[in-house]
Amino acid sequence: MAVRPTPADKFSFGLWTVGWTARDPFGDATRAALDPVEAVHRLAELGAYGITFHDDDLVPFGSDDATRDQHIARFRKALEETGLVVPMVTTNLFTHPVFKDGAFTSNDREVRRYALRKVLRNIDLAAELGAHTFVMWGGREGAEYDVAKDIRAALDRYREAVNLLSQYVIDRGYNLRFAIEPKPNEPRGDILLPTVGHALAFINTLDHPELVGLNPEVGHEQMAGLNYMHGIAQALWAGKLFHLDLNGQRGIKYDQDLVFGHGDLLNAFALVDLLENGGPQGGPAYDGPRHFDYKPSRTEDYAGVWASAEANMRTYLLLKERAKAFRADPEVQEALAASKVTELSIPTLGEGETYADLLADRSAFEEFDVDAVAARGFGFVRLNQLAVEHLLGAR
Ligand code: 3MF
Ligand code: MG
Ligand code: MG
Repeated sequence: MAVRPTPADKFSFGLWTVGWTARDPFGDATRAALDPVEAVHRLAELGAYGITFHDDDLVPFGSDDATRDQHIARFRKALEETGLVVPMVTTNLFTHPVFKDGAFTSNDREVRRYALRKVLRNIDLAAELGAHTFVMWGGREGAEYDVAKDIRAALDRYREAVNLLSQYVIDRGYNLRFAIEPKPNEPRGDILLPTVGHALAFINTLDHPELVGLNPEVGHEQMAGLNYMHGIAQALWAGKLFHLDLNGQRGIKYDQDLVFGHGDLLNAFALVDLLENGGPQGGPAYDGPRHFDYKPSRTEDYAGVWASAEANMRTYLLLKERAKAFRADPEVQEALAASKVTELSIPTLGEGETYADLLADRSAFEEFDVDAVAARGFGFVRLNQLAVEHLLGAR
């Protein structure tokens, strides 16, 4: 099947994804470093629309100002040549040993002040490059030992940091919003704001909650044993889906960063169906970048890297096509109605009905035939099998 990604599909990739040289805790790199300029050209050729980066992906940590400017200038030139955009920028607050106990929440106040400076500088760059989303993944904000971190104080410092950064963006007049990326663990034993739910609750305590949303990642929610599609649905419901990290994960284990769909394919199908068809009029529920945060496996050479980049986009587009077919199938529509999936959208009380009316409604309780209703089946398995058959291309 001809599946060709185009910029209209809004696919974006982290520079650190295709640029991962595949060093892991047990083995050395299996690939040579990738020039960011080549990454821009290759991704544009493959049909992507955007590229994202951590400050240190583009400008090696510790570079002087002149070197920094050169790296940025080369990158900008490549963007202009290809038309690729930078929808999101993020800061590396996890690689350098200075961040070993965290950045915004390090026990060491000097480290916290340095981290804020590193982020403020990078926010200026993000705004300069036209990014509208600034992701914050606090990979080192956590602990291994319960007695070694005052969690309430750490959350106070986390909030202090996000409030300060929000105020900076407001004062500078930048058109930039923050997106917190939850993750339960790795590299820390336990990371703060471990899931979508924790992050949502944190956001509600901020000075400018309207400026802060989420960047949920498939593998991160699944590492916590959670349902990613449910997390995305709740983020949408809360108006907080500012960005997302697509990849694949197989179960509760280390962060695998597989190609999108190479983990829980059925959940990926439901996710794409939600993103593409879950809007109010049946259109897209989310119009931001479809951002891939995966790692080309350590076994791959550069041919494999570009094949895997393409695989992410192809899988997404195939799922989008399958989800459209699923929605258009009259048997599916009938099964959705029979399963009362559509009935859930009808409010439980009628318009203007009060609890007094409900108490007066004998059919709701006194005359309600509990046993007869309890005996009714919902037909969910048939509905799910229809999804599986569409996913398999059997319908
Ligand atoms: C780690 C991640 C991170 C974040 C990145 C973005 C290195 O598991 O997912 O990737 O996505 O820092 O901001
Ligand atoms: Mg990740
Ligand atoms: Mg990520």
